[in-house]
Amino acid sequence: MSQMIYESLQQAKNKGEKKFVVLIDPDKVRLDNMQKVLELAVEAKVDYFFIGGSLIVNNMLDHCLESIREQCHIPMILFPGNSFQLSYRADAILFLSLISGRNAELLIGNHVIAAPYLKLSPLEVLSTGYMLVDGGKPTTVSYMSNTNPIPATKDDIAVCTAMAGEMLGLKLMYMDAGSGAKNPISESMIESVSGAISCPLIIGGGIRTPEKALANVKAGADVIVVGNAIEKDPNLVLEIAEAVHSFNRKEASMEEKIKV
Ligand code: 1GP
Repeated sequence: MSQMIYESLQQAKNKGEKKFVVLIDPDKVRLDNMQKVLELAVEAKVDYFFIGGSLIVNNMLDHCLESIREQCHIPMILFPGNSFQLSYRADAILFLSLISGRNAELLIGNHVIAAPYLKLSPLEVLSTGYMLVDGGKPTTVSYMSNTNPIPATKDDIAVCTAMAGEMLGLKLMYMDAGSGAKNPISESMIESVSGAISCPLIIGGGIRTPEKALANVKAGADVIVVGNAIEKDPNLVLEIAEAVHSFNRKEASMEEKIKV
């Protein structure tokens, strides 16, 4: 089974290089908007697409993956809201265990059902500890998963949860305030969690500005995910990608200076 995406994320983390992901919800994206987002994503050198939503009701997943692939080569990673959201057309899948919750089906049950399909599939399977953090309003994920998110100010719970997830062998950690969150995850929580684990840390939920994205990477996020804000204003792809990638240029020039 390929490990390409995981290895590139881990290598980027080791080098202090940050990645930017655009989340596309196949149900919500308008076709004219998607075209624009794809063009801008290529121009902005977006690192990956996450494809998924909490509820997919229109069966647009395959169509969405096909049209992205026709237009660009940015890797497509499934971000499934449930075990029906699977497709061989993607490059990889976040195999999410909802470790902030205590719902056995989402910790291991659905995974047992999906495992034989994934074993036969060409998809790279990225085992991911998924941690919901309270974003200031109820989210579809917390309702559908019947779990409570980690309280926004309880950095210590987030740290212990992420450490446990990593000790259990999960390869990526994804802290999510939920799509359209009122309050994105605090830099203090990102910093605490990032200091406690060595696997790549993905942060998403309610990030709407390049300033916030940059503050998150400075706090220790390795991957920034933005969905909602880009659905509303596709031009943000360029601005947020620039903010995230600008951090990499600064790091590279610092390294050069140290070498000299
Ligand atoms: C949600 O982390 C993602 O699962 C992205 O959130 O849509 O609020 O950017 P937004």
